[in-house]
Amino acid sequence: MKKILTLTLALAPMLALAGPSLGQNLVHNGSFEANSLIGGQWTTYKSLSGWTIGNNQIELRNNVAGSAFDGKNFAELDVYGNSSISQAIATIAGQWYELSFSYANRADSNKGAKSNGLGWSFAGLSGEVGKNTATNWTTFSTRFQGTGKLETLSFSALGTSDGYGTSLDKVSVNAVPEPTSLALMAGGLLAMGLVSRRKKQA
Ligand SMILES: [Ca+2]
Ligand SMILES: [Ca+2]
Repeated sequence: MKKILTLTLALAPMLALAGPSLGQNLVHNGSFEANSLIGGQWTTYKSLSGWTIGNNQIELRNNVAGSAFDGKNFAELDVYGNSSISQAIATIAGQWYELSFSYANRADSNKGAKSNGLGWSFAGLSGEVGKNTATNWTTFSTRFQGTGKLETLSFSALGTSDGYGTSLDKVSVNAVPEPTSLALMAGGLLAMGLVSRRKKQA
């Protein structure tokens, strides 16, 4: 038991430190703050730092038809019709990552749920969110392993192409500890607790 405990405690910090720095957002301009907008302003863009923009541009807003989930700006992808954004992100094979983003629907839209929705895809995963009329920000997150290749993170507007759609903010991809090292560290902490309890009892 003592040997296993010593090994676990010795390995835990090494596992935690291995790989890329954890907690660093790999998405460039993921919160759409690179452009300065004053409160109450909205603008459409054909290009945006970090992102490749689809044919129908992207709309950034600062306190117009909702407010940002993070910082001042947020994005909408149904601009002059359904559009899309994407960016390539290098991943390390086997490294665990968490993709996270927040989305909300417009309170000033009378187009109904069929107008809303965002599709996302990254590293072989994909999904759809926001196909409703909920106007509160909701955060979606999922974990996956890197492939060692450049992977394209993309978002696209779903629903009727009518200028009203689902907003997007705080997009992030972070390296996270692999689940087994988390379990190992938790095991190490538990073992430390048991040892200190035994010491107290003795
Ligand atoms: Ca933001
Ligand atoms: Ca729409």
